Amino acid sequence: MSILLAIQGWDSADWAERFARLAAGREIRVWPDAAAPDGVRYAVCWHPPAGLLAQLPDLEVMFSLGAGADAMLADRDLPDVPLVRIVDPSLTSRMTEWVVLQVLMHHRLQRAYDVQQHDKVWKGLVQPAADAVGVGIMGLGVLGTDAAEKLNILGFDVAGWSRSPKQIPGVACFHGNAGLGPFLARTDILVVLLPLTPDTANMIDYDLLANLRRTNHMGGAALVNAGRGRLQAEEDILRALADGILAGATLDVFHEEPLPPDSPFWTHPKVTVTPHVAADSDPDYLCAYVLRQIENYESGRGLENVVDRVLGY
Ligand code: NDP
Ligand code: OXD
Repeated sequence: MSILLAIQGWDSADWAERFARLAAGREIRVWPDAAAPDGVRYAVCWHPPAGLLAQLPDLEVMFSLGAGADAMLADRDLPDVPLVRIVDPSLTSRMTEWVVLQVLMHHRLQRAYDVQQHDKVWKGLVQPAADAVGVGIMGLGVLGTDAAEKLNILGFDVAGWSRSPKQIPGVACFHGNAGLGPFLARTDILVVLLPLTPDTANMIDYDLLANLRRTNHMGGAALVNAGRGRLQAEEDILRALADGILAGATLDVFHEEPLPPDSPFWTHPKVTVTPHVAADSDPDYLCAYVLRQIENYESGRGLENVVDRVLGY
């Protein structure tokens, strides 16, 4: 019984080498070169081609090599076997590093100082303390909770929004449709760590951004999105930047990735672009996580972090 790697957009040869090294004694097949369907018990995937997994008669468990499983769930023929996503401390801490970096960059007006440096201007700008700044995190799951806790330690006035109620010490928790308005109204810097589902697609639109608080030292709200590109209405972000609703944005994820060369985000003076690397983790850890789950499954201890196919995350 073998493990099939079905990976697009990342270097599958690297992953094959890694699995061969860490999964001693297991047969590793790599799509499309060595993908005979019989005998594949586990599929480890990143953006696998639609329909591929349905052709594996012996498949028992599918793994997403990312924390988000939306690309796999988009496959209409996805087999009815458990789909496990990545939850790993190394990925979580990398995401939190990135979120803290971006929140501080907006709060400490770093882009304005970059312009001043370019123009050789020596001038301090008005800078309130962190506790005067509302940071709101959409998505209080594994990643959102860790980021909220670390931003709380830095002294920000942190809030979070989720589907179901939460309690996180030091974090004002809101949930559901009723909680969204009050959450946005106290948020100067909006951090998006939601999964992409039918309920969340395109929800970061002009109307939502217009409800953020913008009476702050940044001269508008700031948007930080590391969830998924299709959570955001990209034209609306540009409009909100032009109108001054947004003073700045940091985007790690986009509708189309890689971001096309003609995207206005590349050169926008108020936008910071990173290439879907917010939680760039050590791939050996992710591989070890998958192998640990397979061992647990085979020894009857069960799988963790199985995606809820109804909720879509
Ligand atoms: P989790 O599943 O742990 O958390 C998801 C959170 O979103 C939960 O709090 C959930 O609410 C909330 N949520 C889901 N649907 C809704 C909704 N309709 N309304 C309000 N809240 C909702 O996911 P993770 O924290 O592990 O990851 C989040 C996302 O981050 C991933 O799905 C992926 O898209 C993205 N990601 C991006 C990376 C990058 O490099 N840019 C890297 C890793 C992940 P509740 O708690 O009530 O269920
Ligand atoms: C993701 C990841 O889901 O990189 O984007 O884990």
